[in-house]
Amino acid sequence: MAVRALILDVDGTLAETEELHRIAFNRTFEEAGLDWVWDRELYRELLAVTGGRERIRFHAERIGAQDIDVGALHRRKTDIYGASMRPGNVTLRPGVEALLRRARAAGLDLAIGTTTSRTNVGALMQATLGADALSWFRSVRTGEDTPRKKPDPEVYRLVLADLGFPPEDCLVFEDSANGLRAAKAAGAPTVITPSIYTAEDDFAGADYIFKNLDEPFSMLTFAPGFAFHDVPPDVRDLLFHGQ
Ligand code: XBP
Ligand code: MG
Repeated sequence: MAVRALILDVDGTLAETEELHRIAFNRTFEEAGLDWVWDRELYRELLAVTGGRERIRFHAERIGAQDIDVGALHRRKTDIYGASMRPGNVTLRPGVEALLRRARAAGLDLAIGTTTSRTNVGALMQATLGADALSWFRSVRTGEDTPRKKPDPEVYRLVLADLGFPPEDCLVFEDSANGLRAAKAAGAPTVITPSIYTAEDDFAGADYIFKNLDEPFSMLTFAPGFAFHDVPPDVRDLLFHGQ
C-alpha cells in the first residue's frame, strides 16, 4: 500500500464541533419558542441520525410535534453555528494541523467527506487554519452533494471519484461508528480518533484507533490480529512521524 491521499471527516474528527452544533440547535429551538432542550445525553443518542435537518425531523416526529418548519429551523441553526465559528471558540483536535501539514509536505492529496454543509466546513477552516485552508483540499464533498448520509458510503465514493484513486490508496479519518461504516463500505482503510460523543461507539473493523492524532502511541487498540510491525512504512511515517 502506498498512501496517496488523506480523506477527513469534519465534525468530531477535525474538531469537537458536535458540542457547538448542539448549542446552536438549542439556541435555535429557544428562539423559535420551542421547549426542546437537547442535553448531552439526548444529543449522543440523536447523533445516530446523521444530518442536522434529519435530526430535527426525527426528534419532531418522535415527540409528535406538529407544524414544525424543519427547513427554517435548520437554516437558522446553520447561521447560529456559523457565528460561533470564531478563533478561540473552536480549535482543531490535537495533531490535526500537524498531520495536514506533514501530508502536504509529503505531496499527498487532502480531501474532506462530511455530512455537514460546505458553509460549515469553510467556517471551521476560517476560524482555525485561515480562510484559504479550504484550498488545501482537492475534493470537498458534503451532505449537500448527496441525500444519502453516513453510514451510507456515498459521500466517500464521491470523494474517491474526484481523486481518481483506488480506496486502498487512501486513509480515511473518522470519529464515529457511522463514519467508519461509510468509509469501510467505500473500501478505504480507516483511522479512528473517538470524540467526546462517540467514545462508546463500536469501532470493530477499524484499521487503527488512536486517542488523538498527536499521540499515536496512545493507541487504544489495533484491529484484532494487527500489530505495530504490520503498519505499512508510509503509514507509519505519516502517523508516527518517524518514531
Ligand atoms: C456530522 C453530522 C452533522 C452535524 C450537524 O456527521 O451528523 O449532522 O451533527 O451538521 P459526520 P448539519 O461527522 O459523520 O459527517 O446540521 O450541518 O447537518
Ligand atoms: Mg464525525
